[in-house]
Amino acid sequence: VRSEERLTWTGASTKLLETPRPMDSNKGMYGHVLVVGGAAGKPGAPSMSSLAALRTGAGLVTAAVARSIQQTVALTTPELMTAALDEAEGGALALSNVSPERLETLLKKISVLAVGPGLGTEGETPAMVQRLVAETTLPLVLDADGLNAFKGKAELLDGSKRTLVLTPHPGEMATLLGVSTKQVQADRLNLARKFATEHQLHLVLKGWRTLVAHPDGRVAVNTTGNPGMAKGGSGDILTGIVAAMLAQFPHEVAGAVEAAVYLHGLAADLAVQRRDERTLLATDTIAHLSDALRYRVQDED
Ligand code: NPW
Ligand code: AMP
Ligand code: MG
Repeated sequence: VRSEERLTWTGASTKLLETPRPMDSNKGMYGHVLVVGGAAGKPGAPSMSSLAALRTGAGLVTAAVARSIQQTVALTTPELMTAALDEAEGGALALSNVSPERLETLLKKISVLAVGPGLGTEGETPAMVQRLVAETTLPLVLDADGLNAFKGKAELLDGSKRTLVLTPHPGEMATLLGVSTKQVQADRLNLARKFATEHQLHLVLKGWRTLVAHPDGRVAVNTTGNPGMAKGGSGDILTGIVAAMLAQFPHEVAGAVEAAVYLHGLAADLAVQRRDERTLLATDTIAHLSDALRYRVQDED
């Protein structure tokens, strides 16, 4: 099969974004996202991921962050619940004294894990991430330092028995592959497809014209997004949007991921309409999720 024949665009999945809520909805129908991230000094990343997940429709969101920033994160959004991760010297985060059984109990009510925003890579933190990935079968979104935890260990990433979505920017993809960012950018389509099929996971290779590669070799190209998004925080909110879509559509994973990527870019496009794109903040994009969800595509192909 020639690669072009298996390309589509993320807008093809926007129908999911139009799914109405039944009148007798309750929050249990829309999943509970657990964001694991936020080392000392990076409360913004998990806060923005969490707020984006709430704004995309997740029923409940909890952020597990370093104990020292737990209150800071909690105060960003009253609707958000928080949990504390123990901090070792040097800032490494741990699930110390948590047995596999206890971990299972702790995660019983969680429907999607989103691991990485602002998490850091100090000390034992990568080992904690590897353990979370190995000892759970929950749908999982890995971003940022959640991905960096697999530097040199990409073989541990396996989506054949669970829903696994990776959202690397080109720098993180390069780290995973052990190549340079330039090499990633020179061959985005083939690298993304190869990684997704070999590891049986969904890979969102970010950047202008983000690619969404699926385990079966299909790849979608995103048509939304703008250079205003080239600013800290943009990727952190995508993590929350993807997790919330998986929480709501656990049986339509490919479509949910594509729709999330499309929605993220569309919200940013609507957010820059009446402002200079240099001023765009990730929180402005979150504030435009509502407009993006109500936007209807008209003859865009
Ligand atoms: P270069 O410079 O070209 O070699 P890092 P990070 C490359 C958290 N954050 N095209 C590029 O590399 C995150 O969640 C917290 C080409 C770039 O310099 C993480 O946990 C915030 N290259 C942690 O900080 C807000 C591209 O990658 C380098 C590219 C570190 O994450 C900020 C950057 O990667 C941040 O989100 C592209 N399209 N995109 C908070 N408020 O708490 C990226 N690159 O060094 O891994 O740093 O992404 O900022
Ligand atoms: P991160 O580097 O993790 O903060 O992620 C940046 C986010 O912003 C990704 O979703 C990128 O696709 C998006 N983004 C950054 N620059 C651009 C651009 N020039 N055009 C479209 N999207 C962009
Ligand atoms: Mg990022």
